Amino acid sequence: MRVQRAVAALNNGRILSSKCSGRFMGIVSQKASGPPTTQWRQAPLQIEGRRYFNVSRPRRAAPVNAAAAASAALRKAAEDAANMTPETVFANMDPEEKHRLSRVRNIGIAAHIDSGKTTVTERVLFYTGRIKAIHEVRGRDGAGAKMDSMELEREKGITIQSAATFCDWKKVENDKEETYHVNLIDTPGHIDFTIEVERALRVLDGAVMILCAVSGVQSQTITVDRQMKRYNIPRISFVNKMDRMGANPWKAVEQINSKLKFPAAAIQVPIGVEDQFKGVVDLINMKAIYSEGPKGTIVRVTDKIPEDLKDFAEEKRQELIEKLADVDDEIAEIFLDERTPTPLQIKNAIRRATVALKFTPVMMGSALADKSIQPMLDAVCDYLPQPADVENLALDRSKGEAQTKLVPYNSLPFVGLAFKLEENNYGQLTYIRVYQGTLRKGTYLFNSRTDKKVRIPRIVRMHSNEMEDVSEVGAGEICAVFGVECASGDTFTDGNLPYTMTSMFVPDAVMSLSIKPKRSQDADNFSKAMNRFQREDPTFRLFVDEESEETIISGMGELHLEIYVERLRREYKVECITGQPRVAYRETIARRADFDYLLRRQTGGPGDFAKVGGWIEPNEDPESNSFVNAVVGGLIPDKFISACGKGFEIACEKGPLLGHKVIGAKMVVNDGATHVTDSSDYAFSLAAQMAFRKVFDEAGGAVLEPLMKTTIMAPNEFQGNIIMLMNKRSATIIDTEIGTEEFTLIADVSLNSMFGFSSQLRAATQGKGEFSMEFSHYAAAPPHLQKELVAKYQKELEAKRSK
Ligand SMILES: Nc1nc2c(ncn2[C@@H]2O[C@H](COP(=O)(O)OP(=O)(O)OP(=O)(O)O)[C@@H](O)[C@H]2O)c(=O)[nH]1
Ligand SMILES: [Mg+2]
Repeated sequence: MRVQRAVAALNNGRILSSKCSGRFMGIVSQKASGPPTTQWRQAPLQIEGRRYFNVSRPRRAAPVNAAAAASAALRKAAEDAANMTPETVFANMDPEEKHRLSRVRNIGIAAHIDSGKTTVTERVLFYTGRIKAIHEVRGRDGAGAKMDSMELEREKGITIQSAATFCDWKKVENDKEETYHVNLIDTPGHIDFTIEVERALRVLDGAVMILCAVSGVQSQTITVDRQMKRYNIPRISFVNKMDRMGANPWKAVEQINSKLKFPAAAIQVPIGVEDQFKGVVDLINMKAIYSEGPKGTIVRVTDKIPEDLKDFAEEKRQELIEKLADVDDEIAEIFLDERTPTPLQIKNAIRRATVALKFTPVMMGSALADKSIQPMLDAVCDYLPQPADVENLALDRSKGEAQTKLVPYNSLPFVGLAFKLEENNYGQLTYIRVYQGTLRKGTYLFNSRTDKKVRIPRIVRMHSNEMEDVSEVGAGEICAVFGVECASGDTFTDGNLPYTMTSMFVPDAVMSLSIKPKRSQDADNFSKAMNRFQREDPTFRLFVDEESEETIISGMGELHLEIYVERLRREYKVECITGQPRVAYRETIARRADFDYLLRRQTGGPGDFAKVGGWIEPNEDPESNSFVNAVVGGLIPDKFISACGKGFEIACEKGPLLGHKVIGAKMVVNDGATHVTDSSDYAFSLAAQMAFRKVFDEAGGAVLEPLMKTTIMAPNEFQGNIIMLMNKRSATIIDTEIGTEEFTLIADVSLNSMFGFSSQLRAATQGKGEFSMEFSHYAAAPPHLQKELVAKYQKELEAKRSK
């Protein structure tokens, strides 16, 4: 069973929409295809005294049969994409590539804030030999975890930017050691940095969802779950913090089923809990696994399950089998026949169901106590998909953007997606996921958005903020390149394939702030920093209000903007003056209104003349604007028409009511007149702007405010308090769920009414409630608010005018 990814539209590198679809096709059992051939592995290099897996291999022509099979696959992918399953792709693959891919895992770690993602990743890096010592998040040694490399992250103890790394996991299979190459991205938990999770999930094949053993499914787990579903990401679940007081993995298992509505069952039971937590019983093989020795480096596996756990383990194993029978036909059959499946049958079923997004196996451990991380790494290899398990689609521009499948063969023409940009001391770094073909140093690629040819001077593999040079990277891998000008979300090809890839979902900014450097001599550094931040983060936007000459930055929330102000200070030594955070409102119209506008100015010398007629009306797409030229008979020449379009665009940048962006408006121009000497682009642009402003009111101009999908969780006894809090904010309650101890409430609430909510929630729930918000949609602001906002804006304008 496979996962399929699909389509979004790209516009100037910005994403307009995204949609994903999942489809399950036929069941296959995933098995490695024979031992590695020795030819293609280069001698392992030494890093920090340790060996690492190098996918670069000596250049040689692909075997004739492999190249032929690959070209046949490409032809088929282009001609008959619908019928080309990953199974066919995989079956026809050159054995060398087949083996290589079967040992690659691209995974993300995603979870609620503070559940231990970075701490888990630190263990993964340590056990795989990537780092020599473990440093804790906000640890006493002051060094900080490897993946939180930014000074601010170390200080605050939170992850702000996702960080990529890679490592090798040596796993024993059938008494033989197999090396798996894992590309891993540690993502931030805070909702303000959600784009980091979004773009990591866009390019990864699988994820580890971490949960806290005490808290179980938390508000942000629900958001992460939504994101994983959006990109069809198979996941394994890891219940962390088993060493904490009150740890209970069964609550987490139950909540994944009930709250996330995702079938889940534990594949382990804990041996001891809290400070007695020692290891786990593996329910598939019925063996006890203890983490022992310094930093849990010794994994002791024994057939001797503690006496007091035997019955419990049997019971939980049965539960696992029953749950699998619900989602997997083979196990269902065995279950109905009242037979017991073999460990291999269980394992294969877990893999099938996980990859098909029907199930998540749940493991447990404690990263901080160095327990039970290695079995989780085994599970990454066993149950998460390899690159060829995932169907990735591109749009063929030569066929009207018809979908075509990408085939992860090294020998095919290159197709890759730039999913993240970052600037460091050496220049701009572009993270690329290679979907098809091989990326080689020194070769040329085409940016399918700009049609520009770029040379790839340097390829590196990232290890948090360090990097390692490689000469080539194969299909299905993740790497970063230097010196490539592009935008986040651009597709690169070898120039022969007219493909463009779909991109990730970029949420709208909801909060804005006016900002300016304290000292005028910092202006250069300020704009350098702003350019960089905007390039790196598509959710961070900047705009200069020409009237007030204020620079306004906007983003996903207060913390998001605060972090950039702080980074300006630390990284660029620019102290700034900021205004109050403001909600990013929008303006729109409700009905059609006609205009007939004449601009005629005579100020000595040549004057300005433009006459435009037409109407404005609500646009079909409420999120964007459109301009329609309906002029016949050359009443207005084409060049002035495009000036009208430009004028409309300018008018929409700054709405008449509040000076916020106008969305959902359409302008149709069907009439007009010109003057032989006085008409110009300027005059027509201005006429269109004036016409728009003049009829905006008549067209039912209104203010829109952002509504946030807000998830609140608290113990049941506080339900009344919370409903009262939400009613006060005129929230629309979408869903409530009452569990045995806790309840969850999901509501759409205006962002404007959520200022100061965290302290009120704390007060109303004795600090036991928590919430997370993500942008949902724009909706009409209540009349009293609209009136208030408009009056305030008019007063500000008045004050400026009279200055
Ligand atoms: N008791 C206990 N504490 C843990 C465990 N794992 C992590 N922690 C602690 O939990 C806190 C948060 O850990 P992080 O690894 O930063 O969590 P995170 O999920 O990466 O956090 P964000 O990236 O900010 O969302 C730190 O103080 C850790 O020491 C664990 O297994 N047991
Ligand atoms: Mg973290």
